[in-house]
Amino acid sequence: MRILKSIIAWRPSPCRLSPLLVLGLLLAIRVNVRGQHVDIELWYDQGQIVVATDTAPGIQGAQFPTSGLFRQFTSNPGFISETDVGKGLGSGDIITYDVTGPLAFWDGSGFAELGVEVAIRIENNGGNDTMVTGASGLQGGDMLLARNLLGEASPSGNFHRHVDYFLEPNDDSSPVSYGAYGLNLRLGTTATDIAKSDPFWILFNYGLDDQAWSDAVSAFSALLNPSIEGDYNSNGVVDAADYTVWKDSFGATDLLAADGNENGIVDRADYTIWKDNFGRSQSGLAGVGVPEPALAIPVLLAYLVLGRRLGGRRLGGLRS
Ligand SMILES: [Ca+2]
Ligand SMILES: [Ca+2]
Repeated sequence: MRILKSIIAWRPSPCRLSPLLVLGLLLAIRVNVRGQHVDIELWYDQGQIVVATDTAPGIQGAQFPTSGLFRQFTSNPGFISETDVGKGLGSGDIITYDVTGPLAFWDGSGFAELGVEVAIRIENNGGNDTMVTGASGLQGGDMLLARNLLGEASPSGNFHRHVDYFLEPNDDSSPVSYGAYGLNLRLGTTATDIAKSDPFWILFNYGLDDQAWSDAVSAFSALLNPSIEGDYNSNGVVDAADYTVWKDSFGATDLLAADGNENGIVDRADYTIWKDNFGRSQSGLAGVGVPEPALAIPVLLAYLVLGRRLGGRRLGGLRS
């Protein structure tokens, strides 16, 4: 009883940290640990999981710090669904994710091959970690195998979970290259009548400046969306900037971004393609919504960029 009274009666002495200072320290630590809190929103719509990403359609930006205590680590983005904003999931539904293909890497100027040791390791909410490398293939989520688990919706259908992402190796003697690292995922649910989401990218910026990051987002967007004839700068719309690309490279046989008819030279025919498609955009095509080709993108990437056979099994996180 005396101890209890002494606890109740305890007051910080002037020489101890003031409550305000303690609060400030706690907030600072929280900000440090969480970084900028980012969530991918998910919900059910017309029999399918839908995800909302805020960097670009189908792309959620994220960041690995390049220095400090949390170098090459982040717990963002998380995943959220809220019934009070008209979304939410089914009561108790369990959400998993599939990694649809290898880790993609943009080195600041183009897609590039990754060293065999480079991986994003995901610490899930249950089960083994998931290892995604430049050579790993499809890794499906599975509630029963506790594989790629995000978590369970509350009885009211609310959902909010984070996993931890690590860019590895984290070792000064073999530093990981700066660039944009892309995880291609789709979400699944135990709700029996709900299909998986379309694939989307979580794109991690590791040390790129704003311009290089913007280029990376454009490049990954182009992977998600079929290219549009005449969109010579690959920004998703056939616009005046494409004319500039065509004009500046007219006659070229090496810079072929504006070679719309793919005959090996930027010529008048490519101008005609630009003119005939002027004003078209990816958003204008988005309603077509064909999931299968989108799913094939990581596979294509593996073949085109990495030039190696899929199905490697150097996967710490894939249990069979
Ligand atoms: Ca364009
Ligand atoms: Ca041409």
